[in-house]
Amino acid sequence: MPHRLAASVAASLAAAGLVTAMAATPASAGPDRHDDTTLGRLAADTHRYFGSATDNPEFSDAAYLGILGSEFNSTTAGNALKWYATEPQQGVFDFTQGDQVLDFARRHHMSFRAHTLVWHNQLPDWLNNGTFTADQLRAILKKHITTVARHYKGKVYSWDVVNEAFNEDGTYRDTIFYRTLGPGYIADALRWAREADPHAKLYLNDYNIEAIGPKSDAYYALVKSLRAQHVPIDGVGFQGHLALQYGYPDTLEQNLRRFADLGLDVAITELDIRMYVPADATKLATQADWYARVTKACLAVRRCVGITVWDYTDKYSWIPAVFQGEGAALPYDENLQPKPAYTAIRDALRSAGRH
Ligand code: 9MR
Repeated sequence: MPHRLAASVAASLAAAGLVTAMAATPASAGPDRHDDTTLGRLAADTHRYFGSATDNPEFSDAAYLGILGSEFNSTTAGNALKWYATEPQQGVFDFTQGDQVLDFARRHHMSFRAHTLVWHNQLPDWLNNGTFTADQLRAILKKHITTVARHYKGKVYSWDVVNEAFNEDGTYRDTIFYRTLGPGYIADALRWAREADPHAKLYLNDYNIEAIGPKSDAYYALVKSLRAQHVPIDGVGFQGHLALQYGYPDTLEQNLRRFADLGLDVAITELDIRMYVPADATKLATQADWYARVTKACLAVRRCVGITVWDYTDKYSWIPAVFQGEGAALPYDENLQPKPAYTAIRDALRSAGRH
């Protein structure tokens, strides 16, 4: 990060009385000085990964790909493995987009988090608009999971088997799968995924479960009961779509730890920290502090295997299209320049790697 920017951020931090993580890194001792290390390398020193989601349209951007392939040691396809992409017509499978991302990952020695087999969004029309009996839908689900997970067998680190299964109050989300098959679709999905790819780590994944509360409690109860029934479940993914205006999830570390204590892996799977735009130095400093805190929370929990940002640059963030007036959520800006958040993550990883 340019030192001029670091200095101005530090100055505005001091002015705002917000002397936080940044203060530990005086600009004059900035990490870029003799340093060609990367987030991926630093994370690997702690036996973790630091990853970024990516998406196929971004593959025409060489500068973007250069950073993706060098800075991160894990990736997730943001859309390529969703049902609409992999089975656009019933029984007709298409792995072109997923394979493109996976090939990139393999060429750059990055691990690959596969996302996602069962989700209520981005389903193909034939599935959304069809009318199926429970037996028919169960057969459709089994075929989808089996075919997709088999195609990637042995090549992916993990699968987000079921994504976003719960409402905010901890009740099951009313999806085509829940409505038609009941809550047992989750255990079935996990079993079929294990059969198809015995080595992939199998995850449930959701947003707004970073803090302890009704929704994360629902996951806690579910994974406990799945374990008791010997249903294959290896981890829980905490997406981490945070927003400055909602406050930092203070119980994150404690929450990660309680899941880890059940014998599960945990991961931060889709981290971004949005703000009202335009960004300014104060907001960017707070964002940097939050990125550092999330990183430290993961590092403090042995079973927290890694962190993935939901793409690494504001150039390709999903936020502005969905949350009007919000953005600037990622560690690199729209010009692919590292922001204070980047340095803060690096410092957090580095301080853990030393011990
Ligand atoms: O990043 C994805 C974006 O390109 C899609 O338009 C969007 C559609 O819902 O999905 C985004 O990724 C989502 C992820 O698959 C699940 N968690 C929430 C993510 C942001 O919406």
